[in-house]
Amino acid sequence: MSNKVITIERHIIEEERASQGATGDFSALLRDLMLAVKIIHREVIRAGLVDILGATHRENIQGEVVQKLDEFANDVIFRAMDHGGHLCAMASEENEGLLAIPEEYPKGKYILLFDPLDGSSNIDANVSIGTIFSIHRRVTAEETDGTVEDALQPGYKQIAAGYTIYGPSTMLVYTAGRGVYGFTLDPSVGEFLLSHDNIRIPEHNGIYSVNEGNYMKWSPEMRKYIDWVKQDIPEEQKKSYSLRYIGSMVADIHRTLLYGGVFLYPADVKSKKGKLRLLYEANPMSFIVEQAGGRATDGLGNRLLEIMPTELHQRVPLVVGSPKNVEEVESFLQGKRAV
Ligand code: AHM
Ligand code: MG
Repeated sequence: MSNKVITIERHIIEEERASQGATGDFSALLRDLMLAVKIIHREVIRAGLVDILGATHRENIQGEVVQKLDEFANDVIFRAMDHGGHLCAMASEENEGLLAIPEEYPKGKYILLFDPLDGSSNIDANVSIGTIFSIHRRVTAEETDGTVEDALQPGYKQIAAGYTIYGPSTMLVYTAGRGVYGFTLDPSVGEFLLSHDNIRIPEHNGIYSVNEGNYMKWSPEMRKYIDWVKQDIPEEQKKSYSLRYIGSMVADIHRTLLYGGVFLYPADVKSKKGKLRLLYEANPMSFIVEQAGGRATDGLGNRLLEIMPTELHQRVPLVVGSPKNVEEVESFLQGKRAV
């Protein structure tokens, strides 16, 4: 590790310089996004203090209308990104349709897809939550309004993706297709500083992460995998598996990226296509995990990044993590082995 202090801005500019034909447009877009996540960070860390949680449109003690934190985050990102001239449209997990760039602003060459606050059921408990983003180059004519076609692109076409995790410290993890980099926010100077250079996921680790409350709703194959990891010492393994489950995907996958293991959100009899969203959750996290040397599939050998989306809020089953763990899960889900 060098002793250089590398801000995220410097990192992005240097990366952009290294790529041919870069105009600076992309780094300016990311700069706007950094401002939005810093504002969200500021509100998240004050969440318990300013009573902004709970019912929407409640009045706080100053008589101001207060917003739920996930709606606040959604508005902040939209307002930080609507006027820069870099985007042709946006789409958010919080909104049903595409978000148009207001008429008065120029339309750019990118589209932004985001989940403003993932893991929102954890907000009231002061447990880690995060913001996830995905950027595609538009496929429709330049300078016009973006359309749903710009949003419905397979994940392998993303030009950048990232997430911020609001935890004991706030971190931003990011890829533009040339490795994965982690930056930690130094709140005293308000800058994200490079703290995790070129993150590589371990090949394997004995950690699985899943909402096991859904066990009875899973397929017999999925149940067999879980039965297998719960054996005293699973066959071929040196030690028992541990379960870690936060219930914020962004935090569960972040831990998986750093420590190894597997995160699963399979389909079940109730959620036949799984719970998590392809465009706002699965694609950006899969791009990051693959860039770090991991795998992200639907458990049946299909790479999530190759799915051709057909609707904005499409859901998908997820098996994401260390390559060897994903392989283990797949061998059960594909019916190739039993306990
Ligand atoms: P959200 O976007 O409404 O927060 O929902 C997504 C979250 C994920 O962060 C997490 O993995 C999952 O829902 C938790 O689901 P469950 O309650 O079934 O464990
Ligand atoms: Mg979410």
